[in-house]
Amino acid sequence: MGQTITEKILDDHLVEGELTPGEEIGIEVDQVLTQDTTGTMVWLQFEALEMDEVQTELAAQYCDHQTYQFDFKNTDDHRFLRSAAGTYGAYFSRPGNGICHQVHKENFAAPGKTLLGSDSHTPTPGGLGQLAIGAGGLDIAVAMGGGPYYVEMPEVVNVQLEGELPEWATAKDVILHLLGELSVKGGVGKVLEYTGPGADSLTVPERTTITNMGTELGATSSIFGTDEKTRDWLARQDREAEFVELSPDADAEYAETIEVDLSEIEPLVAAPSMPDNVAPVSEYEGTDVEQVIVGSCTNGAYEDILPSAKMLEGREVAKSTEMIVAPGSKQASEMLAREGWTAEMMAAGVNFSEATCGACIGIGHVPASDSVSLRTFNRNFEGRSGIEDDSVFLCSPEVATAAAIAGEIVDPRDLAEELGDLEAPGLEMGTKYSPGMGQDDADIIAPDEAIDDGLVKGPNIGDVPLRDSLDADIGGEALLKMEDNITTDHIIPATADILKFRSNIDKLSEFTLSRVDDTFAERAKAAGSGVLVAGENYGQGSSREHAALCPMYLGIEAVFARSFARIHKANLFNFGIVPLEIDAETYEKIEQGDDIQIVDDVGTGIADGTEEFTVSVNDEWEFTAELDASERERQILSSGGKLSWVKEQHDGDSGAAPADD
Ligand code: MIC
Ligand code: SF4
Repeated sequence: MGQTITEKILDDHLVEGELTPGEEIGIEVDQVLTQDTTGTMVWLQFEALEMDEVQTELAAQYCDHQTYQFDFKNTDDHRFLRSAAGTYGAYFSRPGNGICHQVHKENFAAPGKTLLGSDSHTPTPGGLGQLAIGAGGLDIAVAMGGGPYYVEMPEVVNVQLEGELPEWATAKDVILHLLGELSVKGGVGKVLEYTGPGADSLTVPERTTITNMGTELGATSSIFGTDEKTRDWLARQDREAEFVELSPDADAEYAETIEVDLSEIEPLVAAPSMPDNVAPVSEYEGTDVEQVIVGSCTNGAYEDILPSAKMLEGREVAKSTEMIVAPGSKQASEMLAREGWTAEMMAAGVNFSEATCGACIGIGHVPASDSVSLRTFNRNFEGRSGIEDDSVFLCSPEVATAAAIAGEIVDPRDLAEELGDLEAPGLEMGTKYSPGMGQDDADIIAPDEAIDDGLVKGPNIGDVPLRDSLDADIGGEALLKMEDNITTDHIIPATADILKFRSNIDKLSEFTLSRVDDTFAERAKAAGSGVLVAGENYGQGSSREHAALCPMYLGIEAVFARSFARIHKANLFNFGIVPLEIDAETYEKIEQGDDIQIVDDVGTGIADGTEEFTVSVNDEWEFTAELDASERERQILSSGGKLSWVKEQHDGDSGAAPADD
């Protein structure tokens, strides 16, 4: 039987299991990436695992989320990361050099290779044929040590693209359209594989906008085949030699096919405050806009920003509106600057930011109270912009720029008609400035250029907390009952005041679930232990393992949810918290404050493969909760988490062996 692109790459990298959807497989990881807010834990765990050297073909450490370094804690983190990258043999991308996904795409992403990253948008280079997956930091640390990455074999879904995008419609609108159709849960357990003439018509920057935001669908990954457009893009990056041809076999079988006719796509927005709250721009026309931001890892390439620059040529940003450009990489900034576009945009009233995640997680450019912000980003979860009750719309650079010109939400087609001389900017490919940049980039320190002598830890860099092996009795007070689609931004917010404690779990845990209930951490500490109750898709969003690590630190023993998001569920296993599924009726019946106790001996049940556990509530009624876990995940739970499990496995070992096989 023929294979899909995903199956071909997985087959090439398979070290354990079979490519049967739903079964756990172990794959070899070629490349890893990590960033500043997840990376400190990754390297502390790498150290705790007593690893000497990175074992993957390539590892890259980026400093992108908190590059303004408001606090010495951030700068200390960056210094630690540089020292860790140098000590263990990873590339180091300096703060300000750009967002991991964009910089990795420019410098290292390669078709046919596997990439694992401690950031949920790691699938971005799927747009050039790399199979890239986001994971928790501990999984990255283990993969860097040479261990396989274990994941449930996803279903491969074919997104068959027909036709071509009309003027003013963009790749961003394609992925927003899919979000509107499928919802933020629609991709869970799936890889979306884009094929068809419509896919062929898209350039690599357009494809990577789509694969980047496949994460918002909950997908394990998203991927396109490769073609002359991929080769051309790599050539523009001076990396043509890395081109590999990739396409599905003619008789490849997909679990499902979704057809999208690109010629019917129109400019869309995701309205506050969920990426799947999608509507045509026209529905919100006339809404005043105080802030517009173009950039991020979704739309921060040169090819994303250039259309904005062209639209603004000879025009001005409305006096009522502030417009910021936050490029995805310094390379994008440099290309725009060398061609004079930065000056043109500045003259039009645009404020240029350094290449950073920044505003995407509420670090800088926090919107004014009761105001609307239009952003070309990928997430608009409530409060993520840095102010509660925010009103953030997601859209394409074209829609954002039209709003900046008009001072209100407007369909760019209507604006073009009104102005008479505003032409659809289309997409023009850029070429990086000088040959010899790439891996020799001044802002990237290669492993053989390392400048630190050992790890440099500032006072804010704490220890990696461990949990004891699993108890026979699991349960406690339901300390919090939450609704559907709780994000990791709810569990551990990423805003500037909190982000600086990512390397200090004792302090960070004080903010646990503060966005749902700011008394939670205090109550959990006082109780000493307890459980959480949630609706569907619990833990969607980011890969931050802190969203499991901090609840563990506060004594949370189990989470009872209708369903879990993929990366968060893996993180719960990794930190020894039992993720149990409950049905709708049980969810309705449980109340916050209930005393919830698993009746069975959990330690034995987990070890012997029990899938259903009887749970008692207030000693008054009972329900059944399901544990969907592989043999390996059960062992991890029994050991009290992955770090202890890996250590147990390798006790007495030489230390150089892969950690996880
Ligand atoms: C995000 O977009 O939510 C983040 C911030 O990039 C996170 C990573 C983190 O929390 O450090 C992600 O996507 O995984
Ligand atoms: Fe950074 Fe935002 Fe992209 Fe996350 S989604 S990597 S915070 S730009």
